[in-house]
Amino acid sequence: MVYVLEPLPYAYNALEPYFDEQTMKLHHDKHHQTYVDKLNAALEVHKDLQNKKVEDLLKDLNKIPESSKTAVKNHGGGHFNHSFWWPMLKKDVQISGDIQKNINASFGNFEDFKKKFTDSALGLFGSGWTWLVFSNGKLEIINTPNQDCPITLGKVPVLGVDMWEHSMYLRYNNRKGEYLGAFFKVINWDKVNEHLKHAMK
Ligand code: MN3
Repeated sequence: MVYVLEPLPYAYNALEPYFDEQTMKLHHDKHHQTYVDKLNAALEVHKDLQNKKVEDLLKDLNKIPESSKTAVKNHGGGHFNHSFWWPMLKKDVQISGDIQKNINASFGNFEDFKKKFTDSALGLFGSGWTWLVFSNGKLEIINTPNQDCPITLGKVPVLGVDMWEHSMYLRYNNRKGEYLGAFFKVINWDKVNEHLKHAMK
């Protein structure tokens, strides 16, 4: 099996004016494609691993031969994280259901959660992601560097934000706070609820 890039599940301009068309096109067609291509290249010599789902590769990186471990962590992580990212974005979806209840239970209220998540993302040094994960029966906010994936840490992601410059720079330059404000306008809470339901199983 060869890993493939799924098409974006909506038009490149679907998230305007929050996330711009050009960024979405470059981010999906170039950046994500590169992670897929490099993951495939890394596994060319390990045919046995090509049958595994990318999350299974990331769950236990110690099972990956040393020569390919870093490539799988970086490019497999990049593939997983971006495959998680696209369907998690949609305009005009109101928060509801279990994710709303669990956020209120864990963080007091939505505004406090939003502030804590935003502060965590703004505190991330260099490139990486900020995540809301489900771990040991509760929600938790974590940062991961580069394309490191929460799955490798034994945590299930329910929401994440890409804090690489390629995700924001064309429209927001270095104004990460504005980018994060826009991100909160395009969260597909229905998808986040699906992830939470899966995590709580
Ligand atoms: Mn990215």
